[in-house]
Amino acid sequence: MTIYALSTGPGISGIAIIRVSGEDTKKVIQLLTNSTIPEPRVATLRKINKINTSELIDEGIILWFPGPESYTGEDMAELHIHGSKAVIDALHASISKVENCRLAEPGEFTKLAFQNGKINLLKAESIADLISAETEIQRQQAIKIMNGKSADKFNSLREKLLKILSHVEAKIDFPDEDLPEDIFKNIKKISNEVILNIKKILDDQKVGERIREGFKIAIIGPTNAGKSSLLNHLSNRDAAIVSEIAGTTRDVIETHLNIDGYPVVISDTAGIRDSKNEIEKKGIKLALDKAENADLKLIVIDAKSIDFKGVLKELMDENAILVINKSDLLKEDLNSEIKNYEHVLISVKNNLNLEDLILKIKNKLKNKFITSVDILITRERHRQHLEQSLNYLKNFEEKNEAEDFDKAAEDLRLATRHLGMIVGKVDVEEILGSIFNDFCIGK
Ligand SMILES: Nc1nc2c(ncn2[C@@H]2O[C@H](COP(=O)(O)OP(=O)(O)O)[C@@H](O)[C@H]2O)c(=O)[nH]1
Ligand SMILES: [Mg+2]
Repeated sequence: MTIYALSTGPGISGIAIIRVSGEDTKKVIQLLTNSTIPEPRVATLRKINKINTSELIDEGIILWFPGPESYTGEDMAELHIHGSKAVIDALHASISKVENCRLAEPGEFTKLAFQNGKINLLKAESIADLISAETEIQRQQAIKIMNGKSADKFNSLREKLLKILSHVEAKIDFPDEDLPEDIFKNIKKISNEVILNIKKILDDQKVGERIREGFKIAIIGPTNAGKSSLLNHLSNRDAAIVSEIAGTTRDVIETHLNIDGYPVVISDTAGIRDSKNEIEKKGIKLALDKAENADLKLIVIDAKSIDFKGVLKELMDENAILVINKSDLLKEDLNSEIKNYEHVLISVKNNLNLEDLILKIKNKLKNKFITSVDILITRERHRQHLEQSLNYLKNFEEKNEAEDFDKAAEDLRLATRHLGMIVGKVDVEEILGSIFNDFCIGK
């Protein structure tokens, strides 16, 4: 099957690029250009016709990448054409008429690259992250992983395990052979080393995931305190409906911001109050969930009618800022009880003291993007495999007695497998290979 798709963004542009990948790529170029195939990897100007006619669609650059020296590993071509909807539609329509050609599915070119061994799973993920990076720190993280440092680390840990696995398996396969004493010591030493390495990677304060997904801020507080107004002010647009009718916001409303290069996701939530309305009750439940999972809570209350008790008070911790809004309505001093809490007094309406709040947010934020670990976990998937691997290694350590070899080998195999799954490398042949290459017991 040969696939094709527009690889540049939609909308009008000077140039648009359509990529084709698969065994019939050559045929597609020939049918479209009625001409010879360009030299590999040499930009070549060609007239591009509707298939089976001499009706010109556009004139453009064709790049021909014979496999396996291509992104997907298959025969590939790039057609650089003018970026209008009409040109793109006409070219798509023409390619679709070629036998065995179909529109690519999302991510399919990169999936092929992975399946054909051109890139590992971490690289495939980091390409997706780089494409969707909105801030500098996200770009830096994606390119770092793309460069392969994390993959190298996981591969090297995995190879260490494969090596000791081969020793353990050899003992099972050749029980009568005597293994040198220092091999046992070595097995323990290496598994311990891998355990420590994994623990260190896991102890990352979730910085990698935070960079990828954004620092989560939840705005929470009683109804009508000005939560939606604050969200709109911070995001500089009318994302949430502001109204004096209490209980207007029911769903969680999220906006993405870039604060000093850090990605931030702010959620506006339903006001906390005793409600009989089922939908509002659900909204309040969502609000409390958001608050619990947030990196930072902005607890917004109304200066004139202070309502700071119950769950709201309980949410106040080191990851929360107490925001007292509507300072413009305040005629006297704040009541003395609330004054004792560290707080920021603002008025969204009159744009008072919001700078101070933003500064406080920035201070909370910066600490959350710092880690001493240089291997960043960017997805829950990685974390789960590491945790699983760690669990099996711990089991392995407990069992590492001579007579428990069978079970120990199974733990080690599973630990290795989970490490391999992060990078997308799971291959039984490799374990076999490692046994025979590495272990000859003197023969
Ligand atoms: N006087 C005054 N009114 C405000 C201020 N901020 C918001 N409001 C008003 O308070 C009402 C409730 O605001 P809204 O943002 O919908 O509150 P929410 O229920 O917490 O989301 C609206 O009528 C807003 O215009 C403020 O700083 N001062
Ligand atoms: Mg609201």
